[in-house]
Amino acid sequence: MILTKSLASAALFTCLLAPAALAETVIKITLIDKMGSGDLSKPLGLGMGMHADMSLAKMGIAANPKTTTPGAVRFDVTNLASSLVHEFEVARITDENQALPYDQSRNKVDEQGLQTLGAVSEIMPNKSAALILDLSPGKYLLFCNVSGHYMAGMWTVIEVK
Ligand SMILES: [Cu+2]
Repeated sequence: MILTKSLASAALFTCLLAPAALAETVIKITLIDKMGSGDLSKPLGLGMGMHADMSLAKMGIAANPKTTTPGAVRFDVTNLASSLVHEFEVARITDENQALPYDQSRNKVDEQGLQTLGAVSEIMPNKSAALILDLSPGKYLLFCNVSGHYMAGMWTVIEVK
C-alpha cells in the first residue's frame, strides 16, 4: 500500500513535467456477447437499476478490477464478440439503483441526461482499444450504447475510492 502511494505521487510529479509519462491504473474490460442471431429490436429490460435477473443477459461488460483509486485510469478494452461491433462508454452516476432515461424509439440510453466522460466507438470483433480518463471518487457506469445492447445487459458499474 505504501509502495502504491509513493508510486502514485511519483507518477503525478512526472506527469507535471512530462505528460507522456503519465502512469495510470489499469482496468481490463471485456465486451462479451452470446446473442447469436438473437432479437435486439425491442428493449430486453436488463438495464441498470431495473432489478432484472442478470443471469439472463446474453451481452455483458466485465471489468477487472471493479474498484480502483482516483487519478488516471486506463481502460484496456477487448471486444470478444464473434461478429458484433461494440462500443465502450463511461458515465458518472450517482445511484446505481436508479434506471437511466431511455429512448425507446432508438432503443438506446438517452445520453442527454448522462454525465458521459469518454467513449470508444466501434470496436471491431477481436480488436482492442484503450481509453484513459482522469477519475475522481464516485461510481461510474461502463456501457455499450449500440441499439439494444445496453438493455441486453451490456453494462457494469465500477467504483473509484
Ligand atoms: Cu454492444
